[in-house]
Amino acid sequence: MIVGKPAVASGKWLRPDRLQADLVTLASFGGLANGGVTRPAFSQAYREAVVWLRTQMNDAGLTVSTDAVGNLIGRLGPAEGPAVICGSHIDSVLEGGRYDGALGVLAGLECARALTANGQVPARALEVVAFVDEEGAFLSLLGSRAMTGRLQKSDIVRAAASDGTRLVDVMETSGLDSRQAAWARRPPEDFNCMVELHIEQGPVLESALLDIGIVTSVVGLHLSRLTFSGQAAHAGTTPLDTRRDAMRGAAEAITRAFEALERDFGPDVRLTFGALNVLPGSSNVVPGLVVMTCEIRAESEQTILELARDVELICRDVAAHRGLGFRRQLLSYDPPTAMSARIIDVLARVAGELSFSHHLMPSGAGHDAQSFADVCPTGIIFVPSQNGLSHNPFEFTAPEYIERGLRLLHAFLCHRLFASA
Ligand code: HGY
Ligand code: MN
Ligand code: MN
Repeated sequence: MIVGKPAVASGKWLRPDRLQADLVTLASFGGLANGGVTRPAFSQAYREAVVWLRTQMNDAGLTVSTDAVGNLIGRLGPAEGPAVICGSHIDSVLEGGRYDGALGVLAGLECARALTANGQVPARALEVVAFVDEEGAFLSLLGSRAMTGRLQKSDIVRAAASDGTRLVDVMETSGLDSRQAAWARRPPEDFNCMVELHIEQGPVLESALLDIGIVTSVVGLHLSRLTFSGQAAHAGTTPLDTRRDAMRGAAEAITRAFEALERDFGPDVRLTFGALNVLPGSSNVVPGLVVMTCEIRAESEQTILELARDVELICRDVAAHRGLGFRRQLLSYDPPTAMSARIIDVLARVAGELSFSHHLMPSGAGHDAQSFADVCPTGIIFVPSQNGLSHNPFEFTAPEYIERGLRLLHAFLCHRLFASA
């Protein structure tokens, strides 16, 4: 094995066609008839995808391991010492797309294949990582939070899916002991830097006709569960003025929350009531209980906390005049996270050297990279999303853009793996 300066920085050993083939194969796990995927963390489809990916990593000559929380790690190069972490996630949202997360993991794998194609072993280790449950079927950014020590034992014990399935139980089904999850934490000196290639999931790059986005910061994300409790009653015999209708309260609160958003906050602030359960859920019963998620995202922490407060005040006012109970539970809060200026500079320089059009931009989506930002230099590379669509089966990024993202990732990795940086 030859160790030292790369003969591969040119990327001539990269095979974008092999990456495309991998994306197609991975999309078959939890694949939908319309080309999308449903592959939540710890599901059967997810577990099958992990088995397949483990084999691909092995075949690529990586040393493969699974950590205490279920992250799949493929390491190339020295067994000891800080590693360049290159990863993302292969879990998906329900009825999601085939590129979200998958691109970052499979592009990292393809870079590893290219690096070893002619016997080059980097002076510094590379780790290709598929972080578990980035999408938060149980706990958002579970795997990357665990690896960087941003997870409490109580978070894992408390975590559950929207149908009530507990994280500790599905971890056990996957052969993981949730009581050991804290062992997934690694010290900052394990990491030289972290880089994630990801689809933009928005319209900015496509509308600006740009090849690459280099992320400056990831928006903050405040996620809470809001519960309105009233009284289930007969839909036919119960007069409107005697009802304690939890659904009517939730509907009024949602409407007023969006009115406040549009009146008092800027166009870049996001408010989403994405999941809503109406109980008991029969057409002839006045809803006695509504449980819904409330997600707020913005670039400024103050904005997030102000909107969260305003939404809570609206809910409490609605509950008071409709005779309902109201409860808000904070599920998670990730502050706005800046990416490393040094990594941004290198990515911009290398993108320029490759003649890829690019610009610096914030990320409206959360990513595993944000878990690393305060433990090592961290960066995110975006490639365009067609029609800005994501978290949708028709998510698509054209092969030429995927190839440019792959080549930029590879050139950046060569810079870090063989240089003294
Ligand atoms: O929701 C997000 O921003 C990410 O896709 N998990
Ligand atoms: Mn996603
Ligand atoms: Mn993602």
